[in-house]
Amino acid sequence: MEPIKHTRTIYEIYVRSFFDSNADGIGDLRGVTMKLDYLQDLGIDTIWLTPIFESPNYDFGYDVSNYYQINPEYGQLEDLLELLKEAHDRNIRVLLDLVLNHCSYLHPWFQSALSEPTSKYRDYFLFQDQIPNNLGCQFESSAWHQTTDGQYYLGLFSKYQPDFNWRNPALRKDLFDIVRYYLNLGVDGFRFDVLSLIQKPLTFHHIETEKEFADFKSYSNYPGIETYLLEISKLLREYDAISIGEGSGLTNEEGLLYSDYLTYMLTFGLMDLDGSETNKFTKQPFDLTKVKNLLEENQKLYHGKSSMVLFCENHDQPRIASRISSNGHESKAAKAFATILYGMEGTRLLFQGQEIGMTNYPFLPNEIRDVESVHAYQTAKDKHLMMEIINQKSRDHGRTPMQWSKKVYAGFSTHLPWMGIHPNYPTLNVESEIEDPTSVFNYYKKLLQMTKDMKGKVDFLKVDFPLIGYRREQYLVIANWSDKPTEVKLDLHQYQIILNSENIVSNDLLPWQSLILKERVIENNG
Ligand code: TEU
Ligand code: CA
Repeated sequence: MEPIKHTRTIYEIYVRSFFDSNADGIGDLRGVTMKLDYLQDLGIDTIWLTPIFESPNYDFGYDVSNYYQINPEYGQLEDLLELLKEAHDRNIRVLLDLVLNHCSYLHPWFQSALSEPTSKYRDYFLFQDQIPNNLGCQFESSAWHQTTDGQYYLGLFSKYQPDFNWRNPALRKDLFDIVRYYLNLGVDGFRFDVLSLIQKPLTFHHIETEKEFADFKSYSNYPGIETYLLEISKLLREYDAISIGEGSGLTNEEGLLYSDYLTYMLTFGLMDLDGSETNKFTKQPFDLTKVKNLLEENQKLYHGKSSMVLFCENHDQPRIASRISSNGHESKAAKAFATILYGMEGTRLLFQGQEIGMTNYPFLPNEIRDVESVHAYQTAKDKHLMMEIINQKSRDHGRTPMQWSKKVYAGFSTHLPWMGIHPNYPTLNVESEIEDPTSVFNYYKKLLQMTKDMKGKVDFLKVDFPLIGYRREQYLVIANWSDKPTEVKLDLHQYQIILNSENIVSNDLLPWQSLILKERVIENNG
C-alpha cells in the first residue's frame, strides 16, 4: 500500500517506561501526552504505542486479556482520547500495537475454551489430543502446553499466550471488530504484532531441525496467510489507516510481498546479525562489515518500494550505541550509525531513548524483568556466562525508563520505577542534551530534518570498511565506522557541509565522524 498521509518518521514508545504522570513508577498514557511537545520538537510525525490493553503482564502487554479495556496502569479510555486529540493537534499520528496472533490465557475466550469443551471458543484456539510435533516456543521449550483435561494447545511464545486459529471466520470477525472499534475512535493505524505468524498448518508434522525444538518461526508466512492479509488490508483501506506489520522470520524478499497489503513491513535481518532473532542467547559480535553489506542489499531490493522501514532498535532489542561500541565512544558511534541509516531510502523508525544515545544497562540477575531473559537465566548451566550474554542481548535493555533529566529517577517518575534506571542518567538525559549543542539529541534533530526530503536512489561508494557512504542525487553521506582515524580519498572540498558530527573536516575522518555533504553549485557568470 502507498504510504498514507505522508508518514516520514515514526517513533516507538514503550509506554511503561516513557513517562509516569501519576507517581506510581509506571509510565502511562497521560505521560505520553505530556511529552508530545518534546516529540514534535524532535521532528517525528507518527508515534507507535506498545500494547496498552488489559493484561496480566506476563509479557508486558503482549498478552492481552481484554482488547476493549485500557490497562488501568496506563490510564482509561479518556486518556487515550485526550492523547489522540493532543497528538492530532500537533499533526502527529497515533498507531496502536495490536497483538492478534495470540491473547493472554486469562482472556475470556480462552477461559471459556478451557472450561467448556463444547464452547464455540474452543475452535478459536489450536487444541490437539496429543503433542503433534517438535515445535518449540520462544520463552519456554515445547510450544504445546497441556490443559487439565489432558489436551494440548499451541502457544508459540509461552503457555500464557495461546495462539489463535485464524482459519475460524468467527474469530476473524471478532478480531476485525476490535480493529474497527479503535479506528472509529480516531486511531490512525496499527502495528500488528507477529503478523507473519498468524496462519498455521492444518496438521502439525514433524519439523526438520538440528535443535531439540524447531524454531517457532517455522510457521512464518505459512501458505494461506494472504487471504487474511487481504481481509485486513480491505478494512484498513476503508479508513485510510497506516499499518506496520511485524515480519518475524521473514526474509527481506518475503517482506516485500507484504507491501501489497500493508503500509510498512518490518524484517529483522539487521537484528539477526548478532543472533538476536534466531540464536539469541549465544555470544556473537555485531559485525559492522556485515551490516554494511546488508544495508546495501536492502536498499537495492527495496528501491522505489514504499514499505521499507529503516530501524535499528525496538523494545525487543539491545541499544544500538552499545551494540556497535563499548569503549567510551558510544555517543559518537550512535551518531555515525544514525547518519548512514536515516539518510537512506525508506521510512524512518526510532525507538525511545535512541535519540539521546541510551546504552545497555549493566544488569544484575535480580534486575532482569523480561520473561525471555528470566527463563534463559534460570535454565542456564553457566550462570556467569548467561549474565554476560543477557547484558549484551536482553530485551530489557530497551525497556529501562527514559532518561529525562538528572533529577531523582531520571525525571521519569517521582516514585521508585518498575525497573532500574541506567546509572549514566545524571549525564545522559534529555534535559542536558537539549542544552548541549554537541549532544546526540541535537545531532538527531538536525539529521532528521536534513534528510527528510532527500530523494532518489542510494548509490553506495566503493570505499573500504570502516568507511561507509553513498551518494543520493546531489548529496554525499559518509561515515567512519571505527574508533580510529581513517583516510577518505575523495575531494571533499567540492562539497558544502550540511551536517558534521565533529567541527572540522579533513580527509582523515576522526573516529566515528560522519558527514552529509552537498555538491556545490558552480556559479555561472557568463
Ligand atoms: O516479538 C516477536 C518476535 O519475533 C520476537 O521473537 C523477537 O524476535 C524477540 O523478542 C527477540 O528476542 C513480538 C513483540 O515485539 C515481543 O515483545 C513479544 O514478546 C512477542 O511478539 C510476542 O507477542
Ligand atoms: Ca503511572
